[in-house]
Amino acid sequence: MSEVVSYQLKDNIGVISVNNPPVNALAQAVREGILNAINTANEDASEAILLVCEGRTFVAGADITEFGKPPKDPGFPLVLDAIENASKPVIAAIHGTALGGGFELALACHYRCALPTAKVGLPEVKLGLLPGAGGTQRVPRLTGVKAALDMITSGNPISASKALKMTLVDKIIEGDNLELGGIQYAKELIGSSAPLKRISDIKIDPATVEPGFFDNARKHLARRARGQIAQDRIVSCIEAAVELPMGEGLERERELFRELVASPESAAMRHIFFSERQAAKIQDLPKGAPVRDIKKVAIIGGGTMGGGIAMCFANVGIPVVMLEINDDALQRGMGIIRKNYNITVQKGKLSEDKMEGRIDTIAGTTDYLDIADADLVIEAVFENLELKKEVFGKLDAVCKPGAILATNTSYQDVDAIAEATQRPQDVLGMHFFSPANVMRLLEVVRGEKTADDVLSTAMKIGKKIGKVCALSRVCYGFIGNRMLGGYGREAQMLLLDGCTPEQVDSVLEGFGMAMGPLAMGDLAGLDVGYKAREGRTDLPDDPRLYRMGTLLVEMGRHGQKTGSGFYKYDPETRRRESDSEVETLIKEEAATLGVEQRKITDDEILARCFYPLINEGALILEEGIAQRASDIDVVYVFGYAFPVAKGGPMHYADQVGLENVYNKILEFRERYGEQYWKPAPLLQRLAEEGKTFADWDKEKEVG
Ligand code: 3H9
Repeated sequence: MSEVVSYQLKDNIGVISVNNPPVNALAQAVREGILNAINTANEDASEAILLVCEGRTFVAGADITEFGKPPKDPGFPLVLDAIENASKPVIAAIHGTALGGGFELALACHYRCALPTAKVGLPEVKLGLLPGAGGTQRVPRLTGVKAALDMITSGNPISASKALKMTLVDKIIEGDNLELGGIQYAKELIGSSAPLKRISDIKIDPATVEPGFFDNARKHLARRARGQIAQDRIVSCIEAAVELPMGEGLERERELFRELVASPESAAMRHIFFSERQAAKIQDLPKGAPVRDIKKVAIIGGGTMGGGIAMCFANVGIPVVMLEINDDALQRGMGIIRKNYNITVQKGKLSEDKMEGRIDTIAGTTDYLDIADADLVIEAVFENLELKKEVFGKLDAVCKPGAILATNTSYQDVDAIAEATQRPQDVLGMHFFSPANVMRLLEVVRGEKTADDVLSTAMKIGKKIGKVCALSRVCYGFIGNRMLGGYGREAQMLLLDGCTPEQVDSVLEGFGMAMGPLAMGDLAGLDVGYKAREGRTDLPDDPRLYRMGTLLVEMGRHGQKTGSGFYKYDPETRRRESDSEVETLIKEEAATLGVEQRKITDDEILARCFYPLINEGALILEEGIAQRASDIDVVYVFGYAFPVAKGGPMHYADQVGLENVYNKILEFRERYGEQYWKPAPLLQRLAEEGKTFADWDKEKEVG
């Protein structure tokens, strides 16, 4: 049929087999191959047609790399029409993940069978899209409107058994020979003269939909997915499935799909999809480089961070030993872990049994000798270089040769920590983000002497525990926290210049940040930044710098934990409220410092907060701290809740135009001085050449 699709008559069953590694995406050759095979099968002696895939999965969707490029024939709808209108039963046999266009392909078939391990889903919303090949029309016809809306707006795949219950799948094939099981099933269908079940023929009774259902869904989704338009368009499509005949519903779906493909939100989310996978690749290490075996992990420190990290490993069944300085601290740590798991159980996301199983995977100790046989040790003690060096000295003395020794430090010098051992090649940073069992980012920090296999192992184990890994070289704060400096600084400077905390935060929240920087400071504790600043000698001698944060801490307003910070907090609901006392204080301080307050536009707030971050990102790239601009985006989306629909700070800068960013920084330099506003040479160069950070990534990757 084509290089990626074969067709063979096996007894009386025509078997179409797709083989387009790695995930059988629906590229042009696949579409063409399937169409030709259906046409052949329509004419030959087959009595039913089985559609199977080779390799690790059924079709995992449209080929995302084709979006935004001129369409190539045959279009996917034509292929689906040919399948649904075939003269004999077409059966999809699913293994791995039938996702997006892959699941839509299966839905166009008359029957669907699946291995018990298979999953099906419509994850398009995670790419800022909607299922554009009938998913929004066929799923509600099969499972009802509410279940369809939940499935398509969440984008989460479901298991084969759940799909069976929802009638999205007709049969589970036991055993592991799907093709054989599928042929058997096809023969049963022929034997029982099963009809050609076309989902398009089903009509949804509008009376099954409660009045106001769609309006309520729109409102609810607008709150849940701020700044993303796909959810709204999905509701419109499902509404069309209820109100319009199939053909018109499909047209509506296609029209809205086209709108979304062309949207900047979807471009940003597709950028993040590929960037996430790219970030796991280390430029100077080949794919499949050797790795060390990790069968047992030790965590030093059972605080919030250590406990969260221990949970990550327990969740995937890797035994963990958690070390604390005494029994009390250990019990406290184990108690926090139990409490965290209990929350998941209460939400119905974990059974009691599984919780106990996971807790049993975590052993506690106060004796370093108990971690001697660990393959990976992650230190998560207090942020103090001397303390960390002392811990690494002890680890060096007790740990077996070849054990990987990682520090979870957020700021300290990984090379200095490595030098506290006789084996710096085994040392690296594994920087988790709080809460470690929830946040997806893991910054893997490469020390001067870190061995290649140590790095590859950290990347691999990171993926295994469900993290998105990004590589950083050593510098103060690594990629994420180093860039954050200017963001927090400007948020506070804006107060002296005339903004209220509410104004700054609401502009950034309107942009899509989960929480504005000042509210975030209150949540994390203003005393944390205060203490960190105390030890720093590199900060400019400027009384305006972090002025408000410092004053608030000195007044005992440490943030949410003391009931007040930049805001005051309702003791019951913990909701933030503006505080006139803070607003007066800001005005007084501005007067004392001679800062003339003025009205500041939302655009200036965005630029003042984000452009230092982008500028620092450019420096980080030039210094080789980050491998790619897209890695920086991954760090911000997965570690700092930067809105995925904006694609990360560097992608956002590309969208704004680097020339515009650069010119604005020059304007701010003029107005606020060079000590804070000094354009990075790389930003200047790219802006002058009319290039983007994405161009820079491409050049580096090719070079
Ligand atoms: C869609 O279908 C729209 C339709 O409704 C309408 C059409 C008209 N295309 O993730 P992995 C690459 S939208 C192109 O590391 P895993 C990926 O970049 C689509 N490439 O493997 C990577 O490349 P590399 C809806 C794709 O085993 C390699 O495959 N579907 C695609 O951890 C391996 O990927 C989705 O959103 C693609 N569709 O996970 C599903 N998918 O090696 C997206 C993957 O060069 N895919 N690649 O870095 C996934 O969720 C996961 O890849 C999957 C496998 C679960 C399938």
